[in-house]
Amino acid sequence: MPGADEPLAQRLLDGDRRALARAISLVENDDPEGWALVREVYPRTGRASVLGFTGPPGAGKSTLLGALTKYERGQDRTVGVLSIDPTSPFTQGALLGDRIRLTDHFLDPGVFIRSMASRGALGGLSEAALQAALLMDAAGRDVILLETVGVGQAEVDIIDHADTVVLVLMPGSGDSIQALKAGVMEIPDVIVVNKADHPLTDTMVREIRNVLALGPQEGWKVPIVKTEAVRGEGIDELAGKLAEHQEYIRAEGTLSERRRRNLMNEVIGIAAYRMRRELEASVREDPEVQELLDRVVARELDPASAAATVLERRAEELAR
Ligand SMILES: Nc1nc2c(ncn2[C@@H]2O[C@H](COP(=O)(O)OP(=O)(O)OP(=O)(O)O)[C@@H](O)[C@H]2O)c(=O)[nH]1
Ligand SMILES: [Mg+2]
Repeated sequence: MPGADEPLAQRLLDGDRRALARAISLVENDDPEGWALVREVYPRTGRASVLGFTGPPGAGKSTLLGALTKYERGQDRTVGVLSIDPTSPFTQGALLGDRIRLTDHFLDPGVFIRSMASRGALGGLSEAALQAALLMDAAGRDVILLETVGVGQAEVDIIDHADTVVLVLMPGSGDSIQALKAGVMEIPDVIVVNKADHPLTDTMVREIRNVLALGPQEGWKVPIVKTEAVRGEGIDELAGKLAEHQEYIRAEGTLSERRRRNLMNEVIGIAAYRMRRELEASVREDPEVQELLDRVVARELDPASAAATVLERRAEELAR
């Protein structure tokens, strides 16, 4: 194989798909080599457009990603797809084709598809997902599409890595509208009502419009796009709105602001995740912390005071 003995980082930067797959596995397995690789190629990232798709199960996110991938390929742009499934115990394999519905693109070297699942710790998954997106970016993918089921906070964290956030709904996704209304779900940049072949589509669009009318009216006006992903209907319009949003955030300076905020969240996220792991280890291994816990259980010491003591002990340890 040509270039096979070149360093992994170089092959990755050259866009070698096998190197990209290997690199993502390293970060997914929390292998130090993976982190070292990201460190090395990080200065070469920031070029890709990162689009995040979230929404309830079965809304058609994967089908939509398949249709958009086809569109982007038609524009001669390379695509990386990262499907993040916090609920599935599987990572890759048989399930992948079904979940991602991109089987048409498996043989196209311009399309790289990867699925990631939780290994228990969601903080870890979000972390690994960003690293994977960075690796795709470094490997020269023009467009990175992230898919995640939008049901809770952890998934929202993952979507935070995107420059443009798309909420995919289908007629009947009433819960999501309630979540938007209640402010549980942040207002996305673009809303898609997929399965527009459904008779209740226009009712759904009206309901969304009513919810959006309650929010801020200045700045970017959130478009609602009707699509029928299985037939590729509405994809051109969606691609147009995505491009408009990218253009808008670039022109307004919000792109760099947004990336700054997202990266800051990421730094804090990684640090917090590691700190938590260290604290958990110290709770397991330190007999004095165990004793503290016993006192909490015996109602002699309240949890907040115990936590303060744990942190103090940790600070002392670090000072030594
Ligand atoms: N009628 C109709 N069905 C659609 C449309 N788009 C997708 N579907 C179907 O809806 C089902 C779910 O589609 P997916 O793309 O897997 O949905 P998803 O949001 O990725 O689902 P999860 O990843 O499981 O959350 C599939 O059977 C699709 O064929 C559409 O425009 N119209
Ligand atoms: Mg899917």
